[in-house]
Amino acid sequence: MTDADLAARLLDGDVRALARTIRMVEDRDGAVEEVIRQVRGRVGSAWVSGITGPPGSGKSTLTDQLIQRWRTAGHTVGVIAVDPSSPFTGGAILGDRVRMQRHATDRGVFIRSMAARGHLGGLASAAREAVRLLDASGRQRVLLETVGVGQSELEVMQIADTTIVVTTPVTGDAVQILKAGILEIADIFVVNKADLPGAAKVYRDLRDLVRQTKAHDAWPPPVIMASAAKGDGVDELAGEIERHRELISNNGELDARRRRRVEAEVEAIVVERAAERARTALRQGTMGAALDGDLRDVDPYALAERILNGHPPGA
Ligand SMILES: Nc1nc2c(ncn2[C@@H]2O[C@H](COP(=O)(O)OP(=O)(O)OP(=O)(O)O)[C@@H](O)[C@H]2O)c(=O)[nH]1
Ligand SMILES: [Mg+2]
Repeated sequence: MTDADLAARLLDGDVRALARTIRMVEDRDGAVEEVIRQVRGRVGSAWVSGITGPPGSGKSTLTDQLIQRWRTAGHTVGVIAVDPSSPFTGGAILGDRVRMQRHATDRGVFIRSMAARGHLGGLASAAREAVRLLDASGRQRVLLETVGVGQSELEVMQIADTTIVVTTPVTGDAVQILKAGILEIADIFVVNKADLPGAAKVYRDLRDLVRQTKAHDAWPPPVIMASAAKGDGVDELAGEIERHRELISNNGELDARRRRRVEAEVEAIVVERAAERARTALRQGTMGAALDGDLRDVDPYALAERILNGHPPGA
């Protein structure tokens, strides 16, 4: 199949073309660049939610419930679960499959897990491309699940239009969230496992924190109590996602976010390609000779400048 055929079938919503192109992203197959170029014009109508939070906080359970609400509303759905912490396909990914098993035979639901394998630092860009492919294939609601509260999750969450941060009475407290910079990215907070003791306190702390820091924002992030395992709070969550979608689609925030996202993407591509160029120049000779003499004579800054400027050795 040619790239053009693949792109055409992807735009038709063909599930096999979708699976194949997402696998190409995972395998870092350069041909996917051309496919994405061909479908670019049709990207931008999916609503992308990101869901993040500590391990075991109930992200996949919430995702499973959201899928059900969206399917009932007539939307097609795509889910990408990314695991920045594990470089190999691991247990969590199996867990996701089990958690969302009931949707396995529904062709309106496409679920994939992506591990960091071979993507050192590039998981966010792989996730971005996968989301773009889901969007091009006509998925109306896309959900990105990522575990944790570190730098790579923040990067992954930049891809989302609506970012949902999950916490629980077991794992979460409001101060921790403030420290980790999560308050800056959260559009919606979910206090999950509301059936467990301590949930009311987490809810109050979080709500107070939002009131103190976000009261005057156009969108002070709502705090929702949920018990995903029982389905409680999920209708409210789905409703807040739609409310957020309407607000930021109409007040300029969505355009601003998408612009920042393209900036970040271009920056990431530059970083990746510059690093590749440096490796090649230093290991395969052209610049390597500069390191052959007394290393005390080497000026790393000057060498880096020469590599970035593409100057030949000695020039
Ligand atoms: N008590 C209680 N348990 C829940 C609730 N929601 C999910 N769980 C349980 O919490 C465990 C973890 O749920 P997952 O949905 O896999 O959590 P996750 O955040 O996706 O986990 P990772 O992807 O591994 O980080 C499972 O045993 C769920 O059944 C809830 O509302 N209350
Ligand atoms: Mg999960």
